[in-house]
Amino acid sequence: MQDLKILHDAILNGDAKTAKAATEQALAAGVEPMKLVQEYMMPAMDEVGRRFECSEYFVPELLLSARAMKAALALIRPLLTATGAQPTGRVALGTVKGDLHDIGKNLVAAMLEGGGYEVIDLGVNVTPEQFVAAVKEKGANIVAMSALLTTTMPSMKTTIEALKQSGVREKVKVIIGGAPITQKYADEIGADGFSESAAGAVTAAKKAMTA
Ligand code: B1M
Repeated sequence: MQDLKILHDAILNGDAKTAKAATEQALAAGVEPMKLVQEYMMPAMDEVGRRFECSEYFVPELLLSARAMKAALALIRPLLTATGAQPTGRVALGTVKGDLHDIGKNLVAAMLEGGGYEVIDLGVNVTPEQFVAAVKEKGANIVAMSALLTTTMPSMKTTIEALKQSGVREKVKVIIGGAPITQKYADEIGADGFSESAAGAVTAAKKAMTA
């Protein structure tokens, strides 16, 4: 089997074609999809972030790496979401207002779907009003928010306040996550659950629903 470092390096170098081919080969050879994500793809994105922080990479490189990551994830996502079970809850999921990062959010969507939840993916830059509308009009019973920027974290608090103001806070559980988010922050803003990882979002949703 090929050296899986090829996948890591393809994402790091923003080479979507090689990232896709390496993922296809690894899956065909029977490598666990989550192993690819956790051991090769996410570390590559972390290194991209590190390089960005020390000005070795700039926004164009971030975009190319994100494109390569998405090309590989597109092959993996259907494998994570395959389930024949009845949905156990309806989740309105989005990256909060002002924030355009969606790779982690898309992984969370796949894991929740794989965990038996119906996911209404509201996309990125989702306003508090859009989350409220998803609860009122689409009957979501979980609101799941992702934020990657310290500057957009406060939108999670604003969204919880908007849910209260529109009288639907009691109807839904709120779970949050994303690189800068902590359990302490979740407690501070009154969220019902927090997870550091996409897989953990399923546990957080289950715990919040049964609390
Ligand atoms: Co941006 N970016 N970015 N970026 N970017 C970060 C987040 C940053 C940490 C890089 C750095 O400086 N080291 C930094 C934030 C600093 C801060 O706020 N503290 C940063 C910055 C500064 C910016 C801009 C401001 C840059 C600029 O323009 N000057 C700008 C902001 C744009 C905006 O959003 N308004 C910007 C733009 C971008 C791109 C668009 C170019 C691109 C995103 C493309 C896309 O998503 N479609 C991008 C990227 C790729 C990154 C890094 C390199 C990688 C993010 C990623 O996809 N990681 C990132 C550095 C890093 O994270 N190491 C960085 C992989 C992904 C699988 O992980 O999203 O963390 P993550 O998700 C994880 C967990 O966090 C968790 O599960 C996932 C899997 O386990 N999780 C949840 C996420 N959501 C969850 C929700 C849950 C539960 C778990 O429950 C609901």
